[in-house]
This record gives sequence, C-alpha cells and structure tokens, in this order.
Amino acid sequence: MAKKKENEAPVRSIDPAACEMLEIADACGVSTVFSRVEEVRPCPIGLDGRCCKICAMGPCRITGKVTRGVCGATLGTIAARNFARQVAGGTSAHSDHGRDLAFTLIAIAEGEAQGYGVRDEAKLYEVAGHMGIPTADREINEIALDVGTKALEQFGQQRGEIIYVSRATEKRQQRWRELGITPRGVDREVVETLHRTHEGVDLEAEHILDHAMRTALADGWGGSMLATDLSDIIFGTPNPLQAAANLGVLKEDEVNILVHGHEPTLSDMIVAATLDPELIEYAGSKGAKGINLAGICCTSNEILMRHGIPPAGNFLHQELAVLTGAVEAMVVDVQCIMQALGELTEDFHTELISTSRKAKIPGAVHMEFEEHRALDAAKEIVRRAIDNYPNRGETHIPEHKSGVVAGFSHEYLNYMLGGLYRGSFRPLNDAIMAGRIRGAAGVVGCNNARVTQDEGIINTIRELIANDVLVVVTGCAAHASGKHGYLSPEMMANAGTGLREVCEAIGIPPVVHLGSCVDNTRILTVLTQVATEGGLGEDIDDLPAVGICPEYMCEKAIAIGTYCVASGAYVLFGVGSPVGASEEVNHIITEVWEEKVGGKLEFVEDWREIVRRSLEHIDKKRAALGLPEYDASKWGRSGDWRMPELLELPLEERIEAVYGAVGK
Ligand code: XCC
Ligand code: SF4
Repeated sequence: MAKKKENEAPVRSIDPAACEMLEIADACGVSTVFSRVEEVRPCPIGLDGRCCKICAMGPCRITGKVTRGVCGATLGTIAARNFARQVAGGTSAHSDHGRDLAFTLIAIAEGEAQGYGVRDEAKLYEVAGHMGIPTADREINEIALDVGTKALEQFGQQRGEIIYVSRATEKRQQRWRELGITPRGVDREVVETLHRTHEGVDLEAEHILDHAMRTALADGWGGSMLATDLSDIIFGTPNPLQAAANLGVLKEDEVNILVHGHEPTLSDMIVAATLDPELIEYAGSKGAKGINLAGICCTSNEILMRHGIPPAGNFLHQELAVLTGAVEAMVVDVQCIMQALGELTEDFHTELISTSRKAKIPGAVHMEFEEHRALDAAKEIVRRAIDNYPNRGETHIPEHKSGVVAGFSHEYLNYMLGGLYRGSFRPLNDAIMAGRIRGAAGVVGCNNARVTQDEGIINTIRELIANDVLVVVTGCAAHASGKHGYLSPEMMANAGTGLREVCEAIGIPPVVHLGSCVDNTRILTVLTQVATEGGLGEDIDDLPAVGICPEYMCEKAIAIGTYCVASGAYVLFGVGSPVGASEEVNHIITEVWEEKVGGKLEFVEDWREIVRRSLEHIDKKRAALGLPEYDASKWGRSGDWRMPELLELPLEERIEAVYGAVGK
C-alpha cells in the first residue's frame, strides 16, 4: 500500500492509546471499526430519515421528485416514525436492564441469589418511601421483596401513572398530564409506539412524536431510574474513589479479564471472584502475578463507581483491547458489543465469553449466567481466563492511562454540599445564582466511528469548564473524560476561576462522573432537586443547564435525549440528525417541543457550535431568572490559595486532602 493514510482518512481518534493500537492494526492488516467505517459508506437515504421500510409495498425512499411513499406517507411522517421507533428501541434496552434488576432483587429477598444481598439499606428505605411501601418494624428482605415486586409492576402496568413521575416537580407533572404524555407503564408505551408506527396507524408527525416523548419518559422516569435505584440497593450507592483509565490499565504480568456491556449483575460478582484467594493462587500456578480486572463501556462504569475497577476504554476501545494480545477473557453481557469481536478474537488468544440469556455472538463461548449460582459462575469464568494465560503470545499494551476520581451520586453530592444532617443543594444554587458557576451541563453518551473518537466530547468539556460551567458526565463520555485526564484533580487548574473556587470549597472536581447511561437519571434527580431548592426557578426548563451528547451512536442515546427534552432540558446532539431530511420534524422537536415541554432537541455537527449554543442558552436562562450577568473576571481570588499547594502532593495524598474522610 503506497497510499499515505494520514493525509487521506479523517483523524480517527484523539486518544494516543487508540492511535498507537491502530498503527499496529494497520501494520498487521487487522480490520477494526475504524477501518470498516471507511469501507462502509452510510446510506444517504437512511442517514437523515428518508427511508421507510415498514411495509412490503416499499421500501420507499423519499428523494428527488418522490414526495410520498406508495401509501401516501409524507417525509415528516416517515422521519417521525423512524425516530419514534429509535426511542422505543432505546427505552426497551434500558428498561429491560431495569426489569432484570427487579428480578434480581426479588431473588435476593427470597434467598435465591447466590452471593448478592442488599448492600445499601438506606437506599432501600428511600426507594420504599418513593413507592409507598411501609418499612417500620419490617425485615429487610420483606421490604426488598415488596420493592422488587413494585418495581416489576412498573413495566407491565396498564393504567395510571408510573410511580416515579411523582419525583418530578409538581409543575412538570402537571404539564405532562395536560399534554397526555405521562407514561402509564413502560412496556405499554413501547408497544404503543410500535403499534402507532406500524403501517397505516398514526400518520401525523407531531402526534407520533408526542408519543415518542411519552415512551422516552417511561425510560427516564421508569426503566432507567429503576435500574439506577435497584443497582444502588443491590450493589451500593457510589461514593468517590480513585482509579486509572485507558488501555494502560492492562497488566503485562497478570491475567487480564475485561468485562464489557451494561449490567452490573455479573460484573459485580466477577469483582468478587477475582479477589478469591484460591483463584489468585491458581493464577500464580500458571505463572501470573495476579488477576487484573478492567472494563469497557457501561458495565465498566458500574464497577468503577462502586469498586474502583479501572476502565480500559469506551465503546471504540473494545477491539483495541483485544489487539493488545494481553486480554485472557472478554466477558460480555448486553448492548454495545460489536459482532466483530467474534472474528477478531479468533486471531488472538482472547476468549470472548457471552453470558446473557438474551445475547449470543458467533465466535463466543456461551456461559449463561444464572443468579442462583452467580458466584460459582463468576469463578468458573475467572478460572477459564486463568487457564488461558499460558496461551498468551506477543503483547503490546500502550502505556497511556490517567488518574480518575469517580463514584459520585446525587446522594453523595447532596451530602458533600451540606453535610450529613443538612444535605442540600443550597450551596450549589447559591454559587449559580451569584455567577461563580455560570451554569451546568451534562456531557454524556457514546463514541461513534463516523466522527473522531473523543474529539467532540473532550473539546466540549474543556471549553465548558473554562467558561465556569460545571460538567457532569456519564457513559462513554465519562470514559473519554477519564482517559484524557478530565476526571483527575489536576483538572481544577483548567476550570474558570469561579467554578474552581466552588469546586475547591466543596471538594468536587469540575467534571463529575455520575455513572453509566442508565444513571443519566441521576441527572434528572439532581436537576429536579436544584429546581426545587429555590432561587433558580421552579422547574428544569428554568435552569441554566444543557444536555449534550457529542458522539451519539445508538437508539438508547436517542431515548435519553428525548426524555431529557420532555423533562425540560435543552439537548444538543453531535454527529448528525437522523431526521435532518424533514423540516417538519425538525420544527417539531425544536420549536413545538419547546413550547410544549420547555426543552428542545437539536442536532449540531460541530462541537464549537454546540459550545456556543450551550453558553448562549445558559446566559439566556440566567437573564430570564434575573440573575447577574456572568462575568469571568469577577471571581477567583479567595479560592485559589489551596491549589498550588495541593498540586505538589502525590495523587493519593491529594485526593485524601480534597475528599478527606468521605467515601471510606
Ligand atoms: Fe454504549 Fe453505555 Fe453509548 Fe457507550 S455510551 S456506546 S450506549 S456504552 Ni451509553
Ligand atoms: Fe412505503 Fe408507506 Fe409502506 Fe412505508 S408504509 S414502506 S411509505 S408504502
């Protein structure tokens, strides 16, 4: 090959570890998502919502002179239907994950889940409170059984309102009721989306998209929020802790096991199995110095948040991890697992192990995971990985990794801000009102091989914190932040002076890791509490805040974006619009939705424009609240004193100094 790739292909990643591995992939001619994206051009018809293939009179492509499908469906109807179906797909994925956790909690309560328990009783009581389940003089398992059962009912509920709707502000609940978009039950809304978007049913774009909001709300305030709560009950509510991120966390002389996917159920048990003295000794007998567990995608976020297990990388790192030649087993469950792993692992000693009853992958060993023997199953998997260690050939582990502080939850933030006995968001609200913090942004979501890996995410975050916007991150955007050093205490130095002052005073970093993608519901909770605290309006759409998904990839991201909008947030997506072809739909998801629910959804390719619109929106909301205009030069004298001194300390001591006795 004489062609010079670097001059032709777009930059594939800004992550040095990824670039290093891609050079190796190119040199050995190994196919990765980064090379395939150059071979598989996106279909120009499907790209922006012009294709309908829901009946056999089509597929109909609305391009050129064609303005209607065979049945007469317009571009707006077709684009809206496609969009709604994406929301239904995403809602299903998150919610099915939540449903399984409800089953797990029930199994725990009935003594049928080996190795699990209720790790956070306080959270169980809190959730029981939300659900109206009595707790006085009752055994933990009795309460857990009721909570699990009630949670499960939320999915199949046919009438009324899902319970967590009551956690939104009164005003918001009212708005949803008036619009008729309060979700009744998770499954019901998903099924109704599929029905309405079947050939010849709901043919009015706005009406279809109303129901897309209702379905998304069943995710945000239903399936996903339950997934987060039930995970906290079973695995513990996160507290700050430290770890490292990127491929450099793999170890040359230990058995490396990667967990990849989304559910904490198995991965949490694998954490336990890797600590088993017998297995550690067994690893020694095979010549390894130990067992090293790391993660990819959201399952990684789950065990990072709760156990400090290091993330090896985000979505686009999954193949690159295998390419190191140092991974004995990649254990996967559901979602975001590329089929390419099956073929790729055939060329390496890495064993791909699928574990979910729902997901089989050609080329993977299937070791179905059953809760009643969870710990045994986890140990078998770990043993298998150890057995594979002697098969390791040549390895190449990039040295890159960054220190991270993760493990924040809304409970913890509350505590951090006000202390155990008077936890509240008051100090945060005050800081925003005074203008020390200009506003807040959630930067969340995926990687997408169609755009440069991490570029949109990292640049957006860098600009926002420099402009005194407090950033919270989840999902693969959180991984990106971690890999690039944005979750390390040093990042304080890159924050604007006002933001930095507040972060130092209350001991939070300017970029706060809130967990996996289902944990975006923690953001809903924080925003609602901030709105209820007073001084910043009455509802989420009053807040100087934005949601940004710079590198979205999957249907789940579309569902999240939609429930955030329906909850009142201004949401910006990068990459490109799946409904870009339809002016009508664009008008609905921006202006019409803003009128209806106070939030709007925009797709903007350039991150600079995303940042510009975000700051503009934040300032607009500040003005509407009558807050002082943001002034970058106003703050920063009082709070900076500790920083030079802290930065002198070694990382561990610095974290100790900043986070002190908490999180222990
Ligand atoms: Fe998947 Fe959650 Fe997207 Fe990452 S961020 S690519 S969904 S792992 Ni959710
Ligand atoms: Fe074509 Fe209408 Fe059938 Fe869609 S539903 S494929 S637009 S005929």
